[in-house]
Amino acid sequence: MDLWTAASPNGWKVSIMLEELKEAGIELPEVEVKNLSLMDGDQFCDEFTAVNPNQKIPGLVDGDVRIMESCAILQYLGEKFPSPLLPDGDMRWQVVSWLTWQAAGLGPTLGNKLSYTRYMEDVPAEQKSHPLTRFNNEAQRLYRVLNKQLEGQDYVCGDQFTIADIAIYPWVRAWKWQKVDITGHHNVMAWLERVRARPGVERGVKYCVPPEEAHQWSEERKRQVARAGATIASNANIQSAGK
Ligand SMILES: N[C@@H](CCC(=O)N[C@@H](CS)C(=O)NCC(=O)O)C(=O)O
Repeated sequence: MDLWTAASPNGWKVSIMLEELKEAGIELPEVEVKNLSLMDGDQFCDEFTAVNPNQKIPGLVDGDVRIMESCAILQYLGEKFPSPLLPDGDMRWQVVSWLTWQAAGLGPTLGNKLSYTRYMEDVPAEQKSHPLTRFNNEAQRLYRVLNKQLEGQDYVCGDQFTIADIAIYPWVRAWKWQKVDITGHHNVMAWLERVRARPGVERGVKYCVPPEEAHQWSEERKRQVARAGATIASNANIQSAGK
């Protein structure tokens, strides 16, 4: 299998899935990880466009099968390698529902919130006040929904960790970066720690940084952190919130 990816939330979903499958005792075929540099526009190259005409990571090639969209890839891997990560029967529809909730709601909303908050800092406030308010309110609403869903259970679809958790986690772990204060959502905060502590998850989020690219990655990360530091410092509430 070839996995086309990058160190970003939608990419981490798939690498977490591969590591969690190993944790579930599945013997996977060899996976070649093809790291793209999104900053350099690698996602627009012909070879990747043939895998994913939408030109966004991740993409997976398994023999003649080419799959785009991170949640479709999670479902594909879940079906190809049966495990509790994609349960059978009625529970499967619970999992697919929350998977789709992430793909259609949480991901796009947090992506937009992030974009207006972080990547358009030079745009005057009056020009972005409508989208900022809209995506901030919707982000808060979705976090409330998630908090309610997690009441009295360890994971999104009950007491079993599934691909629904895998899809949601890489976005929620970046709540400080999104500048959405979720510290009042105690179920979400506890779930974050629970998921973060899983060895497969811990390995999965480190996946996309092969040693030969580590230098380039760390230089870019340093620039991102420098930019974020300046902004985070102006928001004591978020800054003091525990990760
Ligand atoms: N709905 C898609 C979203 C994929 C996506 O937005 N990927 C981002 C990285 S997280 C990307 O490739 N961005 C590069 C670009 O927009 O040019 C999925 O879940 O796979």
